[in-house]
Amino acid sequence: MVLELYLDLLSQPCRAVYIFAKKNNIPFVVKNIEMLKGQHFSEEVNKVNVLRKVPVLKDGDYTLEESTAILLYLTRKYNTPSHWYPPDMKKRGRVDEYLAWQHCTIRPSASKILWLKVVIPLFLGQQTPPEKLQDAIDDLNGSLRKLEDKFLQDKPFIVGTEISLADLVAIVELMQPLGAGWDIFENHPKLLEWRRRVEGTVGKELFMEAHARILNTNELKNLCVAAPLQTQMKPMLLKMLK
Ligand SMILES: N[C@@H](CCC(=O)N[C@@H](CS)C(=O)NCC(=O)O)C(=O)O
Repeated sequence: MVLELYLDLLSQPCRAVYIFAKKNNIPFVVKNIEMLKGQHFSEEVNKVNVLRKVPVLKDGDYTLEESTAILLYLTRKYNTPSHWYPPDMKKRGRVDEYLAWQHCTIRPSASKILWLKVVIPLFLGQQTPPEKLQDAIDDLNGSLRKLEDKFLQDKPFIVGTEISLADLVAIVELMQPLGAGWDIFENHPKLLEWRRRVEGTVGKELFMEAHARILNTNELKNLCVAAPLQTQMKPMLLKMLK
């Protein structure tokens, strides 16, 4: 039975899983989930995503949630090239260190900016006050400095000379559809160079295919949210604005 991946490519962790599976020629089918239609809350999908999120992997009657766990499962099941998750204990430790760190630093700060800048206007039809946005930007900049100084340093990739899961997960997280005049990499030339290396190693075509929706500004301008989802999310979004 072919592996199924439940994905919405608007989502960063979904893009990491998609790029990894494709780059490594892993046979899979995509079960396309449209989060903005609330499909990740449907009864059918909830049979596999008990946590109500995407991505999800379904391998026969085995289901797995959480992108980090999915990526690691794929490296083991398909014995992918060792640079993705090096067997050397110290290098593997670096990948683990980054994956653990980013989930409570880069990911929440970058996602918060996305929510304030894009999701709130889309769901509530109102702009976020600039000071709220500035706090989130300051948080992200603090994390980006740590990414540069502690993790990347002057190496081509986080672990050294070869790409690993840490680089892939990091870059997709920083590719956010924040609209005109916004580029997370703008004041970080070292990170921009690194992003280009990651893109080049993954393959520009695959990288762009995975990011096609979030880079399509016309589509982004015309995104529609299903009314029940809008109602469901409203209280939480209003709370973010307080
Ligand atoms: N820690 C999870 C995060 C997954 C996640 O937050 N997915 C988001 C899309 S980026 C989602 O499904 N959001 C739907 C919701 O929260 O309603 C992972 O890495 O897989």
